[in-house]
Amino acid sequence: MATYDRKNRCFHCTLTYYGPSAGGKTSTLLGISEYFKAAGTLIREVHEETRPHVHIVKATVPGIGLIHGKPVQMHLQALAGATMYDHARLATLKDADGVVFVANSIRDMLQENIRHLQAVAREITRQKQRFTTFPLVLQYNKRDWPDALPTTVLDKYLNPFGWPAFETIACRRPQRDQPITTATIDALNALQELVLAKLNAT
Ligand SMILES: Nc1nc2c(ncn2[C@@H]2O[C@H](COP(=O)(O)OP(=O)(O)OP(=O)(O)O)[C@@H](O)[C@H]2O)c(=O)[nH]1
Ligand SMILES: [Mg+2]
Repeated sequence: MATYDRKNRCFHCTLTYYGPSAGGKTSTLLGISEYFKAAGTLIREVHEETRPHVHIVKATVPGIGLIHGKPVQMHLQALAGATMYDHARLATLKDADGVVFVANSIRDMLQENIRHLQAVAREITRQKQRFTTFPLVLQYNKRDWPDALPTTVLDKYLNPFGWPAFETIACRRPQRDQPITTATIDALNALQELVLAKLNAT
């Protein structure tokens, strides 16, 4: 949940990267962290934090806009490592202002993607928020995989509300002259626009 930091006169927002195990969440955060580091604007690079029974990968980048005239720090987080416990994964949604759903494009992973997206919907609804208006963007990751499903199929099963969707190859580090590699940055920016619009409207 967005909080105001009186000392530093800025807001803090949390964006959660969520999706099936080994889908590319950590790779995405590593790439984003390197990208901002190269630009000299990274606030905190990728590190792991431990909450009870849960390791979370985190990084902090500057926001692309203001909330009520104040700058924003965007705290990106994803559960670290594969886990068989969905409740641990769901814990990363508790304080999220928005979600990047990192789908694995590999054909055999379609059901897992659907199962995890349904879990997000249930959790957001349980938090008494409307899922249809909750800030969410999709990363269709592993687009380099030989049997990656067509995006039309992924859209059909994973994008019922027309969220912004981006084709990504998260294991390739973002480079400005290769658009597919910077699509993780595009996804992050698109999510920020949704989050900032929502928070500025309240
Ligand atoms: N070919 C390919 N491999 C990828 C891509 N993204 C990630 N990988 C690889 O997939 C594996 C899992 O990626 P991670 O980033 O660790 O995935 P994760 O979602 O953080 O996984 P967990 O933390 O275990 O849930 C790693 O070996 C990555 O290098 C991609 O777009 N294409
Ligand atoms: Mg990971």
